[in-house]
Amino acid sequence: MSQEKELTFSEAIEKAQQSIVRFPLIPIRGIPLMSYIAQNFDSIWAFRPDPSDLLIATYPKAGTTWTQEIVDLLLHNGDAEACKRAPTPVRSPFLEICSPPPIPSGLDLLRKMDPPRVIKTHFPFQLVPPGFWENKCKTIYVARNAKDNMVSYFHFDCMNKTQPEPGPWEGYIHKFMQGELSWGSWYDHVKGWWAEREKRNILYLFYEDMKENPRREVERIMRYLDLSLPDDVISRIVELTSFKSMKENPMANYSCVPKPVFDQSISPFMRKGEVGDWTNHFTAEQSKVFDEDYEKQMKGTDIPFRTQI
Ligand code: PPS
Repeated sequence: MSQEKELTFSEAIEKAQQSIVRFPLIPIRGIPLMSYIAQNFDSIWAFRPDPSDLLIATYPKAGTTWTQEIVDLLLHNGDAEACKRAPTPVRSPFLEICSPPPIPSGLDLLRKMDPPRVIKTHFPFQLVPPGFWENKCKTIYVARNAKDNMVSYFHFDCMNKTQPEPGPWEGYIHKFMQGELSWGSWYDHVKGWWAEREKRNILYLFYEDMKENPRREVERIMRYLDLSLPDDVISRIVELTSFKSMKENPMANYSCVPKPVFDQSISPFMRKGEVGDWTNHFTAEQSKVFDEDYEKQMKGTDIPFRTQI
């Protein structure tokens, strides 16, 4: 009996190329999601994690991949080779992602792994399967200031051929402010997770803090995971997760996703990795309009965002 060879992640994407389009967004409980995700929402909602699983939650482009790499290295005692066993989305599956077959969905990949697993999500708090809270899973949330987050998302939407067309920058700002992008409103996302952080023992981190003092934030994550690694291992992890190292690391820089899906000649996945790049994109007038709207949308919140460090 002939046994079919299992496709690698990259091979599966290559094979599905013809079916890759910029998927329309369909609202689920008011949150616009890529159609494939929306159609599979019931099975995602029913996912039962193991209590030992760790969730890494972010609004898209807030520092997910960086945090996934830090966590993987912490869990492997800073062993760089062990963390090159597979590309990021295979080592640390994306809970809700669903794409045309034969690309494995996040749930497909999770089913094949033994706990403890490190699971990525971009869901706002209310869409996370309740099993995570029933099982008291540890959760790291990473937030990034709205302006840099939006700039990063804009470039990503230009190169990621499964996301809706970003259109011109001016219009994109308005879509962001109105919560019309995939995974919905940045404002509701960061506020929703902030409100739950104490009750759910969520480690709420900021991209800007990670840039300012990566060692401090790596140690913070280490303590949250109840690990204690020697100083030299922590130093190695900080070095291996620098922007430069990750940009050059084929297992972390998303070169696993072929060009018809992620066209990194339009914008690399590891694009700039800076705080304050928004100043190179917003005109003074755009910044004023954005700030006025921000004041309204964030009124009454005390989340300590920084747009410069
Ligand atoms: S995704 O697609 O939502 O999972 O993207 P995500 O990983 O959340 O965000 C991508 C942005 O994070 C930057 N990045 C880093 N910055 C600093 N240091 C390290 N190590 C690092 N790794 C990824 C990446 O460059 C994207 O930001 P921009 O501003 O576009 O460069």
